[in-house]
Amino acid sequence: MKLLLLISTLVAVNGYITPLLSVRSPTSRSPTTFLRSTATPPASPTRKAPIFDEVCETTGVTLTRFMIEVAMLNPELAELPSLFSGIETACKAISNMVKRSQLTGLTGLADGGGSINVQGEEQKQLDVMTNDVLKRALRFTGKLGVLASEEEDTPVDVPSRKTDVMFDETSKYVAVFDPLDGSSNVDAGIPTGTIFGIFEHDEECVVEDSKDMTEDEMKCLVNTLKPGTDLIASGYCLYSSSCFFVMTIGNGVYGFTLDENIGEFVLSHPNIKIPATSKIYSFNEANMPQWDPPMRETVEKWRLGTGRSGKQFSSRYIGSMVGDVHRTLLYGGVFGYPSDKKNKNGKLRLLYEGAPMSYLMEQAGGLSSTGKERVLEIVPTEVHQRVPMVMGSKDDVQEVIDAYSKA
Ligand code: FBP
Repeated sequence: MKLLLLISTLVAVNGYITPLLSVRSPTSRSPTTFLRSTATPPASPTRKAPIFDEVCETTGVTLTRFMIEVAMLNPELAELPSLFSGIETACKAISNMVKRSQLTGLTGLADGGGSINVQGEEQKQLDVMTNDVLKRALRFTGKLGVLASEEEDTPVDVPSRKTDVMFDETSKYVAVFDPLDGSSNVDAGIPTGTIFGIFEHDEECVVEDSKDMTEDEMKCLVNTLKPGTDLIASGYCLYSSSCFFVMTIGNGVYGFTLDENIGEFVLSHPNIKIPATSKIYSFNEANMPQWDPPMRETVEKWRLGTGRSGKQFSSRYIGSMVGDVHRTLLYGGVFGYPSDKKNKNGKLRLLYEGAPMSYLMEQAGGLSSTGKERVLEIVPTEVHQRVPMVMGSKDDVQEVIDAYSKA
């Protein structure tokens, strides 16, 4: 089995590097052809991907090794491996907490109910605990300036610690995250996940005076409210039949599977590319009658097989974004939470759900749009703002975009 993994890794990785260097020039995706109302997904020619011409038979390519090699090839990312090691440790701990939650009594609502987050949602015990685990793991890396989380009312400034230990605290990054996405499903053992996005931290960011916020608070906010195009890395960890860690640093998408025998995430899905067309859609169809006509009509055509591809689509919906996006990346399809009469901006949050997942989707060759604009280009004005979203196989998402631009 390890030999098989080794060969597939070597083949896949070598296969991948060649196209990156030759194909991914911005001009190859002429915007006029695909996107009428949204800009071209960025190719980031500068980021170099590691080449593994020697892989340990026992461990395979671990996430830790992968990140060390990325940093060696991309000096500007030299501090990213330690931040990723914090995220990796937190995800392993969360995977354990979720898996054992029925046995350890970590099910149900926090404080027996009544613990409401800033979005008015009743917090689960696991929402609060996974948020703490991730916050601490990130802070201990010494690489974090600010963090924003679904479970935190406002962005949190991560003060550098006054330690006498020579500790290279640089607070170089900003982390945004949803510690346990799909937590409404967790007590039923349905897949859930952690979503994260990493931005550069700008110590010198200029802030306006604000009567009800301190300068530091304003700096935190300004450092957090960035468009997805500013992301330098994003990813998710899926807690399901296996525990998957899927990430991008702007040069394609890599999937790792947790090998519990060695406690390491091992490269199992190098260079994930989403199929350009599909026949799977993934929405909460109960909201369909309230959707915008272009969205509703396109999905109706997919149901009947009268859409652009002429294929009759099937429906798959877990109700946990990480699970639905993971399947969509691997099998193709269209996932989303469009706007509707009830939720003008849909349900999903732009900063720590929409943007990180859209970066992954575009880096895998897919598209992510509100129907009218590219999700990655939206500049957030609030930390918890919501955004309508349709993402997935590019020809199918383009069909939705064209329906909106015709409307
Ligand atoms: P949180 O659980 O992090 O609040 O995420 C929202 C979410 O559960 C997504 O994971 C999922 O895609 C969506 O809401 C499901 O919403 P609905 O139950 O309305 O279909």
